[in-house]
Order: sequence, then structure tokens, then C-alpha cells
Amino acid sequence: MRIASARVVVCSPGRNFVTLKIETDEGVTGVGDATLNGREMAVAAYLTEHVIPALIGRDPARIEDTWQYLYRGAYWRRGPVTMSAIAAVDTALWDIKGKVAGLPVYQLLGGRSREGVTVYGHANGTSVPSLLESVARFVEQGYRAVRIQASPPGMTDIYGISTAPIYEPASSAIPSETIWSTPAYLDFIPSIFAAVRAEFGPSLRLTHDVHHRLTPIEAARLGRALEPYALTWLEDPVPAESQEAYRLIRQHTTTPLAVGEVFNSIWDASTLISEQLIDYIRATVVHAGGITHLRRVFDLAALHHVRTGSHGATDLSPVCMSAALHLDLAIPNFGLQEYMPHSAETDAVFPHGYRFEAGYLHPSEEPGLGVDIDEAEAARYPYRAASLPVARLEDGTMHNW
Ligand code: KDG
Ligand code: MG
Repeated sequence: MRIASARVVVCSPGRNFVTLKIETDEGVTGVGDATLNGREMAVAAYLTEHVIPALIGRDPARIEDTWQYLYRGAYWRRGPVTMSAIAAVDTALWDIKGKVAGLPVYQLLGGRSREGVTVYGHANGTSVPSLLESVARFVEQGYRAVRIQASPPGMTDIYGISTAPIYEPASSAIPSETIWSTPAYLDFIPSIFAAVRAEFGPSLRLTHDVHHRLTPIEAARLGRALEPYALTWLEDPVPAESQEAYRLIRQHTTTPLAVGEVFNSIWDASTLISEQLIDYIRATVVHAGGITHLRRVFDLAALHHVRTGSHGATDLSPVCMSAALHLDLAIPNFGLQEYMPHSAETDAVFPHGYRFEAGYLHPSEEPGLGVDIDEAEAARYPYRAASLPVARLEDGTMHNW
């Protein structure tokens, strides 16, 4: 069997997605997600101009060799654009391998290690009462874990807060600007955990996403203030370009830490994992080199008591979510999976077989990944340039979004 053709489909059913579809000379097809929020066309061009021509005629069964060919062979290693492109190829080849074998991909990864994939939903509010209502809706639906975000008094439009039914931060072509106040945030956040614990008790698993806004010592202070509320994790307290920064946070708090949604290689996390500076690694299939490379990251994590908590926001397509679920089901050190349901338009473009039940997601039992792209449906939603926002401090200084 040989790869006969491959094409990139860019569509925007409510938000932008980049998808790679590979076809073999025997008519078997595979799909891979290549979406990089706000930088979609860079990955599309990387695939079309530099990767697809080299795929034609290759044996689709040689997943590891193809991965190494695209990684080592490019000379310019790593980075989100390169690794998302490699991820799309790798994911599509796993899909093809599963279809050829007649098995769901999780069976090829060693089989089921658990009955279902525990997921967390996004509860948010513009005030504590509206946050409590939002948490209650997730509990009613059977969620066992919830991420909680609320806007501190006087701060609007900050990360994670939305009054729309589906949170979608990428909007205008030129980034919108938001204002951030660290003192207001640090003063407010412990109170939302106190309120949620008082209302919902100790067993609901809770997380919170700082979205890279603090310095290490500020993060240490927040982690310590949140210890009474027993978080499952505090996410991205500081930017992780400096993995060493986490040593300082770790010295001061027992609040578990989760990092890695912007990581694209094992090298981004090697110090964090091997020194046990974090508790959860949040890298995911589309941005971290596909199933092949993410499995390598997760295996390293398993050696060091670090569990997984893969990113699963709506800018990761149902193709990525399908792949993530097969991996989540098979690995020994699964922790928690993020889950934001997609819009009805997105679900129609990407027919998939995974399903939510009683707080768990279950991957499809179909051969391969159990997801596809309906290209006629995708063509109804052309690409629209959309960027993530930026953040400034109150005096106008650029900050981390
Ligand atoms: O594209 C960026 C989003 O995926 C990110 O802002 C979402 O932080 C996020 C999360 O934890 O889901
Ligand atoms: Mg996050």
C-alpha cells in the first residue's frame, strides 16, 4: 500500500480548522488535525508546500519512520508550526493503520486501561453567583470535574470568561486588547474556590487556568492561598519558556500544577517532568507531534509520577479530540481530559463516534480514529482570519494573554 494523495482542508464552521486528509492507492483514507489557533494558514502552507510532496508514494504503515523523516529530515526542528504539521501526518497514518487492521486505534496502543476518559468542563461567570449557576449545570449533566473561572470586580473580557454559550476567544483579524490587573486577580480568586467548595462539597474535582499571567513568586502565593480548596490542578501559572521557574513555585506550595498546552516537543517538558516540578502534562496530539510523539512525552511522565491532562479546547478539532481519547484510554498515567463540546456546525463538518456519558468520554469503537471530515459540508464555511486577543496591564504595558 502506498500514499496516493494528500490534501489540506481549511474551513470555518464557527471557527477555523485545518485538516489533513491522506488517501492510499487502495482507497483507505486517514485524517489529522493541523489547527494552530490564529496561525492556521502557516501550517496549511507548511503541509502543502513542504510535506505533502514528500509523502506521495510512501508506505503509510511506516508511522515511526515517517515521523523521524519529517522531524530529523527538516533540519529546522520543533516549533508549533512544524510540529502541528507533523502531528497531522502522524494522526492520519494512525487512522489508516487502524482501518487496515480493523481495530480502533486504542487497541493498537496497548488496549483499554480504563472504562472511560474522565473529562472536565468549563464553568465560568461574570460574578460568583453566575459562576455557581454554571457549575451546577455541569454537575447536573454528570461532570465529575470542572474548571472554574470568574472575572474579578472591574475586569471584563478576561481570559476564560464568556456570556456566549460557546467560549471562543479568537475573533477579529487584528487582535482585540484586554486589560489585566494582577493585584485584583490575586485578591479575588480564593473567594471563588471558597464559594464553590461551600456549595458543592469536597468531591467535585476543581481546576483553574491562570493562563500564564503571574510571576513565579505570585504563583507561589496563589498556590498557597488555594491549598484549603484541594484543587486537582492550577494551570499555567507562569509562562513555561523557563522550566526552571517552576522550582520556585514548587518550593512554596502543595497545590498541584498543570502545564503544557502550548508545548510541542518532549524537550519543552523534560526538566518539568524529570524533576517532578509539575503534576499534570497538558500537551496534546495536534500541537505536540501527533500520537507517536505525545505517547513518548506521556511515557516519560509516567516514570516521574506525572499524569496527563490533555488540552481539549474548541480550537482543537474533533479529529484531535478523537485521537486524544484513544491515547487517554490506553496509557497507564492518564489524569484528566479537557472537554469543550463543539458547535453543531463543527460536529456536522467532522462526523465522529465519540460520546459523553456520566462524566466520561468514550472513543469510537470503529476501526481507526472514528472521525472524518465531510468536505462538501466544510466547503460551506470558508476561512476567516481570526486572532487570539492580547493583554495589557492597566498602565498599557504588554502582558501575557
Ligand atoms: O488557542 C488557545 C486556547 O486553546 C486556550 O486559550 C485555551 O487555555 C486554554 C484551555 O485551557 O483550554
Ligand atoms: Mg489553558
